[in-house]
Amino acid sequence: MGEVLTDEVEPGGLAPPGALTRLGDDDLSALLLIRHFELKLLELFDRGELSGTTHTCLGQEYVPVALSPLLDPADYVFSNHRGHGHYLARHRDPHGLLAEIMGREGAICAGVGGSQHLHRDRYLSTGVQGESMPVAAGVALHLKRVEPGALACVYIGDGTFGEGAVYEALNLAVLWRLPLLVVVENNGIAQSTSTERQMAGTIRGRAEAFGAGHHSFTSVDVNELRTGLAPVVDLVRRRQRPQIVEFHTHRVGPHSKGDDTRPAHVLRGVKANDWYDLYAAAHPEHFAPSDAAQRELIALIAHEVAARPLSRWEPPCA
Ligand SMILES: Cc1ncc(C[n+]2csc(CCOP(=O)(O)OP(=O)(O)O)c2C)c(N)n1
Ligand SMILES: [Mg+2]
Repeated sequence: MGEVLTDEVEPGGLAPPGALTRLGDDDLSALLLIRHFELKLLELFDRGELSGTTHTCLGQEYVPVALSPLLDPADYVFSNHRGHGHYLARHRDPHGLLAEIMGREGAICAGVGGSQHLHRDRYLSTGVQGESMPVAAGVALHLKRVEPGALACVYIGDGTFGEGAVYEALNLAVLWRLPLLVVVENNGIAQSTSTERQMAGTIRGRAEAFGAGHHSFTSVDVNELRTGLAPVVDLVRRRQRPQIVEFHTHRVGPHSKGDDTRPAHVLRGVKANDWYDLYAAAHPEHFAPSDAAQRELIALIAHEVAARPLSRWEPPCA
């Protein structure tokens, strides 16, 4: 088994509710931009103004916001079906993303990718669970050879951690010392199946079986998380040691649009851990104006994008 480099960095701590530290303005506006973007999507679906599907990251916005400033433009980010927050934290482009989802001019991928299949610069997402791990490992191999110092970051969920391709990728990533950062957003559920009903053992145990580093984060405090994540990212980037960072997080919204199967008491527990309410309670004077500004901004963007002509896609070989 390879050398496990888990203990070289401090794991993230648990922030008791109400104890969230004051955020920088940019982090708070990023969090709220994502929150209001996602709420607007659900509203647009309810009004019949969107078709297809979507999976919002409500409750999980803080994960990419904490991580993004630690990533460089040369790093690749591989996202999944629940990827709007990942994209917005990296590119801050609500116009392009909404246009993509609505199939309007200015769409990131001419409206053919929709909510789940995006490609912009070194950011890619897929709705096929587990697909991105081998691709990210392959890109990490390329980066190691051609652009040392850059890394591949891949976001996956707890349910997706059951896909076989994840383990083939992990095996080679550790064996070949690839600069691969695996971000597991463990929200305790996969569609309608709780993690405890589908996962034997733990993500930590599985990481250790391959000799990959594992770090567990339970906080929803962006400042605290970033401090904990920085040395992990550095370990991947500078020493080419694959690391798994597991966020114990909460899906505040439904799996997709109206399909939340969790009982009321579970939902109450989930809501009690929502960073949005915790931050509003801890720093009301900071929260309120930014919340209003981002809500208003997203409303304006939705209005403006909906009025655009439909996007057009030209096949490359036409
Ligand atoms: C290969 C594959 N199988 C099944 C699905 C259908 N599907 C979409 S999301 C999802 C659950 C994913 O759960 P998890 O990885 O925990 O992510 P979460 O939705 O909780 O963020 C499933 C089964 C899929 N998109 N791809
Ligand atoms: Mg999940």
